[in-house]
Amino acid sequence: MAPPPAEPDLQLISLPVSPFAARVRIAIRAKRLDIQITPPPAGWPNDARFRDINPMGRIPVLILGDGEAIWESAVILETLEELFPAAPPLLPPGVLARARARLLVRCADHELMPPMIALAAQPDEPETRRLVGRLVDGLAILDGLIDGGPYAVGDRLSFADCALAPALFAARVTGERLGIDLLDSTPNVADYAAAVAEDASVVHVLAEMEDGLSRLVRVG
Ligand SMILES: N[C@@H](CCC(=O)N[C@@H](CS)C(=O)NCC(=O)O)C(=O)O
Repeated sequence: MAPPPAEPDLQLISLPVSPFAARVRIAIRAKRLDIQITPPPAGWPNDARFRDINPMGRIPVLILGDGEAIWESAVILETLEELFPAAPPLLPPGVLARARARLLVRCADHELMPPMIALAAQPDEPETRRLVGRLVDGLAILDGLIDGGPYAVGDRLSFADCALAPALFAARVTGERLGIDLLDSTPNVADYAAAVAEDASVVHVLAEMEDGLSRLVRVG
């Protein structure tokens, strides 16, 4: 079996505020990997050179030492787990717990992120109401799948937390912009969001998101 690539040969194309890139950065910190974080080229997402790297045009992208690119944050998480089996694992022991961690990543991807991405485009009032309803429904689903934390599955950070912590950060920011407390009727989610935000790897990456956001606001 070929040895895993040396970590300094790996790069993650990422931007501070992207919740999808943030989940991979949390994993990199938790696994204590030395992976270079670089921004996408100017002109992203329409830049042709970037489309040569990831034809789907999205960040994050993991570049391996031989130039091979892997994209889709959930796939990158799995790849890091396979490439660095000696690093602290982000999948819990036990088939069912591992399934639950992966399922919660899907919950973030299917129930939380799509309405938030659509809301970020600032649609008209009826569409905003519909999307907020969808997001609240997604949060209610999550509320039934977790307890108050600090971790979503078991007693250690897992893929689930890597995905959920940035998604819930984005939910807080979305709610603040709209003047509503989106976590008002989901006590498990509210407690979990506060508790997981204390994890050392999560604290660092959420601070990067906050910082990136304030820069965007200043530029905008
Ligand atoms: N399913 C993808 C979603 C990634 C994604 O949507 N990234 C955003 C930034 S947060 C992006 O690259 N948007 C540019 C675009 O869609 O053109 C993943 O999990 O990596």
